[in-house]
Amino acid sequence: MASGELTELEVAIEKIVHIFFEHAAKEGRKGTLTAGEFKELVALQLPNLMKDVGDLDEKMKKLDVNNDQELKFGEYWRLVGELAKDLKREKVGKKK
Ligand SMILES: [Ca+2]
Repeated sequence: MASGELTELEVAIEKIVHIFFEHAAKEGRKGTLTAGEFKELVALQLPNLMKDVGDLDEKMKKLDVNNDQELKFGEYWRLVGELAKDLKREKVGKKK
């Protein structure tokens, strides 16, 4: 990790990565999220941004592009990207 004080954006990126691995390490393989780990991560870390998602099993199926019943970091990153786009849409109104 680079020395010196991290910027706000750098801290935010580091947190996104840290939170993934913190939850991924709880059960099964250490580098991927099981359905249980995914649900806990959403409950603890994304209760507001994902409150309208509905069925988390369905959501997980959509994110699990290689269909191995676990979420790899890249698949989680897609979710973060989707949520970021939703936030951006709210900020700029209806325009995409
Ligand atoms: Ca795991």
